[in-house]
Amino acid sequence: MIKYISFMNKDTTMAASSKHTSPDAQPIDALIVGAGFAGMYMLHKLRGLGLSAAGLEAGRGVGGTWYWNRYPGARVDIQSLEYSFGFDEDLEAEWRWSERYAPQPELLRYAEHVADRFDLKRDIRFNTRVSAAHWDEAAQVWQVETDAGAATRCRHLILATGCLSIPTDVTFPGLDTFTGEVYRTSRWPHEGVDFSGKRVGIIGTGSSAIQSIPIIAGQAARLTVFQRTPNYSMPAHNGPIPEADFEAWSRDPRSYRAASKDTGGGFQNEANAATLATETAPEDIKAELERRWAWGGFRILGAFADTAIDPEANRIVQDFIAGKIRQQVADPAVAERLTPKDHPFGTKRPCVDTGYYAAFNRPNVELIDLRAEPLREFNAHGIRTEARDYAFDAVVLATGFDAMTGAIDRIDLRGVGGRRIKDHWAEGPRTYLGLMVSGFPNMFTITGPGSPSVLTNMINSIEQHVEWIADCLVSLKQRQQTSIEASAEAEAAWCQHVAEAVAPTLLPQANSWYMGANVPGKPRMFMPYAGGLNNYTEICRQVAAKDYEGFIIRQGNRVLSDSRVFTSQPPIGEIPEKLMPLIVERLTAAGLMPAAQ
Ligand code: NA7
Repeated sequence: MIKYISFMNKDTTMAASSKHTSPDAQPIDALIVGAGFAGMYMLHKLRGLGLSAAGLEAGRGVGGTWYWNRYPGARVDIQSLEYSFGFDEDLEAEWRWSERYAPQPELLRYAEHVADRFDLKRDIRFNTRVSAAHWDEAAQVWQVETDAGAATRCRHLILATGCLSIPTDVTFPGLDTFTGEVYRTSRWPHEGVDFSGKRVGIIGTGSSAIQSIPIIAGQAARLTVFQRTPNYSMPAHNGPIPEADFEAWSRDPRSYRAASKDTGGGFQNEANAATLATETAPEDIKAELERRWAWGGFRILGAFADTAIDPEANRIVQDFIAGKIRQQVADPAVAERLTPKDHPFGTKRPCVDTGYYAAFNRPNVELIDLRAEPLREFNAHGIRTEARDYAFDAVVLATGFDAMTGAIDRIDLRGVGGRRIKDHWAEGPRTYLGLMVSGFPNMFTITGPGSPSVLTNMINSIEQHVEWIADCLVSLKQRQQTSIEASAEAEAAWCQHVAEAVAPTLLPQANSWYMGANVPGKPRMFMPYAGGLNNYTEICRQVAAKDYEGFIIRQGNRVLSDSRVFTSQPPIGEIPEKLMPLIVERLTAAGLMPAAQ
């Protein structure tokens, strides 16, 4: 017999929850899966609106990404002043970040602080992974089950499960015969790891590896880095937040945050929408790129309007970064191996580092190119490649995530008529606005596939989603509407718009996790919405203002509103004339624009 979860905690605000112990009980308004930043704000927001809400979280604490990714050197790659909540002025005023890019322990402390400040934990059930959620059409509720065999029912199911929360299943032949220690960056032991005096191997050179390599190199007797594909990395120039910057920000954080949200990436980047690298004099290009490199982080991404579209313009930035790698790495052969060649700059999420390239100048660090000597297997002592045996005391797997869909499609999610999400997404994730899925009424995704999410400052995307979902639930409740569902037609139109947003760019050219390319068998489809957070926010606003255009709204079995269209349009900014032929060519090649006669 299934045990029904009671969310009855001390002083619970959930009026319905105390009765919520049997299938006959009143379901809560919303069940939120995940207690990272998205889940925490969603819970706080719904409570404040008088809705009954509760959370389930697989970890033992709040923080999501910052709870799990405790590897050495883990830190945020967007400046902390922007990568923090803006929804509460008191919260904002009482928290002072220690560094431009906060490290993981500080981010986790912040998450804990938010949870305590708003007394969130009393309505979150920790150590609880959702295993299944089935839509009960007759009752218009979700029946949710956990891996502990417990169940609960809710009117709305909100998946705040994170974009990078499930590690890929990467394994290697013989890994279980290795007698040393094995760590995954995304499942790092809470007590930390001391690599002093140890021979350590690390597989992967994505962001997690790039952040941890300099720290591990400083501890270990030897560090061997196994690289399959080099990535672009820019210096963080991390340190205390300059007093002048902090003062400028604290004079008017509202305007600062509003300006951040009104950008494509959800953070301030001095994005240049007009100047083309291909029409700029070489000395001016160099000066601009140097200035942005000196500033650090992602600022270089915004240098020119054509970098993301025109291969020639992209090559200019690639060459600049290759020069920077050569400047930092003493051995030219190692610098060459560390230089990306297989993908344009920015088509995989670039990394932001502190001392990554310099780590390869240390006598105890070695770089192995797995394209030249493929990894054959693990054995008891370490790793055997096609060329050599390497003995290790410990190996770190920094091999990435089943991004964007991994956490969702691992849940046995079934919508109308028992349709499984896995089947609905067999050819890639399909959503309307990255918020809802047709055939899955009352199920929302926060920063889901089809939303700007991982292409943006996640916190600003989270705030936008949470506030949109909250408004939607309030509107339903006020009108006594029991369900909302994306129409198949609007979903198809949105998918087409997501494809149109990315097709003109170079983004689909990389084998990135944005494309699902890092997981064998995963359908290739560019998953995030590349049209920009500002445009996306405006689209979502229009959709709601048009009485939830594209959605079917019901009261019980009665259809109250049945909208099958998606007519909202992003405000189209100026596109430099020179880029138009390339854009038209790519849209035509992708079948998104009829060929000219
Ligand atoms: P990433 O960026 O997906 O990096 C994973 C790395 O692991 C990457 O270098 C992969 O090489 C490598 N990898 C994966 N599987 C293998 C196998 N089988 N053999 C060798 N190397 C392998 O994950 P991260 O955790 O570093 O970062 C994820 C995001 O978190 C990041 O973008 C930031 O937004 C924060 P490949 O490129 O596939 O050749």
